[in-house]
Amino acid sequence: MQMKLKLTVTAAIAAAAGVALAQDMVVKIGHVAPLSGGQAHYGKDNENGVRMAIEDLNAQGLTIGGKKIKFEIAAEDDAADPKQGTAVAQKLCDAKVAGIVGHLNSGTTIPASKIYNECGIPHITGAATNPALTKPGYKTTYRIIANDNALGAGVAFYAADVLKVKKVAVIDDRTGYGQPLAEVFMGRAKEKGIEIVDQQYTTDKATDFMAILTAIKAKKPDAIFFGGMDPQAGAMLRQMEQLGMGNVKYLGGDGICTNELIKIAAGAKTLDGVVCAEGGSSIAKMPGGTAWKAKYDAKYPREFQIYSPYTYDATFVLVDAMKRANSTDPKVYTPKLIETKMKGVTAEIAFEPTGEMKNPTMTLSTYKDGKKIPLN
Ligand code: ABU
Repeated sequence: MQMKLKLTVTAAIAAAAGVALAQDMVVKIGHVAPLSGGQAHYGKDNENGVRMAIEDLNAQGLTIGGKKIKFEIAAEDDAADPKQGTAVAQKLCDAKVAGIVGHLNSGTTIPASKIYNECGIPHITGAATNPALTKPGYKTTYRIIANDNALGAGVAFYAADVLKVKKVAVIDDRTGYGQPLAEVFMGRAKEKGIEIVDQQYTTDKATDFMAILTAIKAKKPDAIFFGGMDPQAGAMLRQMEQLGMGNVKYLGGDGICTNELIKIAAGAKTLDGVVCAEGGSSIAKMPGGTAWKAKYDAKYPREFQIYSPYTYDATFVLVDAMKRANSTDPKVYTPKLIETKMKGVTAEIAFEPTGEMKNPTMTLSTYKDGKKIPLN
């Protein structure tokens, strides 16, 4: 009796300290995002979501398949680069992780999804929004937010119906995210009677947009739509201000809808003209958003960007399927993912047969007085 009590106390201390006991089985959850380069702030936020989920799951002291489980993160950096993305995907396959949360960029997630399918390990992205991701029909690919068909349309309808935009110029960064998003936006904008007065291209490394913005200014658009990420968007907002384009609205998808945009725009008044769309509800409207965000901010002050609630939920979705299968073996638990019905922090989570989120919501936001403000 005294021996049993001693063991229980030891287990409790070990769980609190986050260390594995000899009889625990360590189960690795992979996470991939850019942790270096201009998009590292998104990647850090996403990784924080997974780390927080793993801590919360380990605190539950789960037993799966008769073994006490201790989850650990296998965190990888793909630097938002498709080649590095496939290299780390193969590394995670070789390491036989139980499941993967990621990647962050559509340009890395799409080629990585083929590798995960081949090695039979499921991955859930909480950030990559190119609709093409789920087109191959891999049973190992899931997305836990709305895709760009919804986001591009949402911005186009808002521009036409609320902002009364008649003429728009479109810029995209030629990535696996920016280019298709711009195409979706243009298709829906044209249906709503908006004229595309100019189309310009950049890259996800560019910092100087003076030439393309000057060309666009001459076409006198009511708005610019940008398919790309916040490092470029923030610099464009500053340069639009320098060019006296303060009356031009600035539209985009979830890639620009971050807290970092405020920092990069560095006080440019053009920030107030931003309208961006993200897949999912605002924190205040998520079922568990407010309490979750308070906990996140206490743990990771000033690191919140956009996707971490989704990477948190994605980690729980993987483990929920493991629990229902009573196995952490991807071959055994992957078929359970499609049957997911889980109340997450972000939403009631269930999937379409394609691996897309069922009934995803969308939030439009703007910025006012240096703060991101949801419009719906
Ligand atoms: N969804 C915007 C950022 C990630 C991506 O789809 O590339």
